[in-house]
Amino acid sequence: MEALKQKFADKALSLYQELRATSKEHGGQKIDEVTLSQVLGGARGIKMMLWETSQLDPNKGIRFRGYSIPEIKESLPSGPQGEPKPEGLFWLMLTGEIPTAEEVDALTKEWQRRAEVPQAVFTTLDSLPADTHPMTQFTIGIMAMQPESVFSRRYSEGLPKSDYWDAVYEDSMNLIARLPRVAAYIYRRAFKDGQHIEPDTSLDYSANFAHMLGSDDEDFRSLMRLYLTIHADHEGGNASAHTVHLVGSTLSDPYLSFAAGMNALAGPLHGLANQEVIKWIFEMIDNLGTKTPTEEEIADYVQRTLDEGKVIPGYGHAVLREPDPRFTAQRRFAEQYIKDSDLISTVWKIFDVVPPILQSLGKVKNPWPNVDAHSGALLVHYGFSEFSYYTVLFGVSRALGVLAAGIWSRALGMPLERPKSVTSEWIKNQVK
Ligand code: HAX
Repeated sequence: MEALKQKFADKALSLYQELRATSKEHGGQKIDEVTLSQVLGGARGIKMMLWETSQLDPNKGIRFRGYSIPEIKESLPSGPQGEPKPEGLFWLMLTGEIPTAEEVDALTKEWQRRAEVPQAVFTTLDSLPADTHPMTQFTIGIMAMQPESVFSRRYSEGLPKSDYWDAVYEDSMNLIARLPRVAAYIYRRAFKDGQHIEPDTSLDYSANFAHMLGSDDEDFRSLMRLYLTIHADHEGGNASAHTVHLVGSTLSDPYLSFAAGMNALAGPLHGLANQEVIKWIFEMIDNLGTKTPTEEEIADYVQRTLDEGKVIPGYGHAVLREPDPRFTAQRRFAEQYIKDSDLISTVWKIFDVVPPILQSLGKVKNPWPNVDAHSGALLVHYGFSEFSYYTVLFGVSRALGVLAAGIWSRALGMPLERPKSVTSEWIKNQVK
């Protein structure tokens, strides 16, 4: 058994037993209360799911197994310029341990070994109109790989419950290994006349993905390492992660559950916001007739957007109450690697202008930027200006977190998820 799988198996079995004992002894203990406004308000804050791989603190941001983003950057094995490799984050999420550089290299090789995409996937993608939204192509590409599902085959052969995690591990590893090829294929067919680039197996996961997209620039490889690391997981309650969790709980295989999650990521209030942000910034630049708008001009445009009844994309969050550390990490990257970009200066000016305006509305709970406020400007800087593709990059990264969490869910024997709904009639009777 490969080292990562063995390490996971050892940890999972003991946690499974520990949690069963905890549930038996303390199962009746109350850990939360639910208010009517939570029921009517998108279930914000209700604690109802086990999610091992990361936890979100409203003020401090995401912690992957207890490590903040700066700590992750410090401790995970990195590429030549010091940006963390997402392979290391996956290892950490699955085992709770920081891997060595050798362990990360072995994982890179393992993913390369599994990376061959069946021809039928490319044939399926080629049958779609090239202008089909890249997120739709991405979901279809994932679904086209589903016939390869190890879990689905072994389940139909009578897989015992104690082995579910093993088959889900196999599917998740194969899926993660193949996603960059599928995603790059979509990019090249949609925007580069179908001139595809073969993988380069001498490269790590991120650099190879960058290569297949069309860039061998060292700085862009570093951006991809950072990007694929910081977008990977944001605890379990966000729409894409929760969807993968919910669908996986029915014992749909990882292809089916991950594709479902990607359909959630494709919404403008969630992952599609990265496309919406850069679109909004370019519309503003066009509208104002300058690439270097002043703070006053930006404030004016923000007000116009709000007056039209629209949200300011890239700002606000359902859980966070401070600037998103994923925004800050991207800002630090830009400060280090990029000199003199009008677009990036504009992103930073927007950061100065938007929060007080949103605060003044008196209803926005978090006026600060989220992860999506910065990512597009970085991508444009390196020549990737096809906005509609951005959410696919997010999706490739998100696979690492939600699939690691899915392996945990099956190893811990998590049951079918089935919360209770109520009718308005029931609510009216309840509050009488
Ligand atoms: N611009 C304008 N109004 C905003 C706003 C923003 N950026 N953020 C919140 N509001 C408004 C809400 O629309 C809501 O108004 P109504 O009561 O009139 O409906 C009010 O403020 C209260 O909302 P909230 O409680 O602060 O925020 P929610 O938890 O309901 O929603 C959202 C969180 C992220 C959906 C929201 O902040 C938003 O729409 N932001 C813009 C879109 C965006 O950037 N999404 C990406 C989020 C991060 C992510 O998932 N990335 O993938």
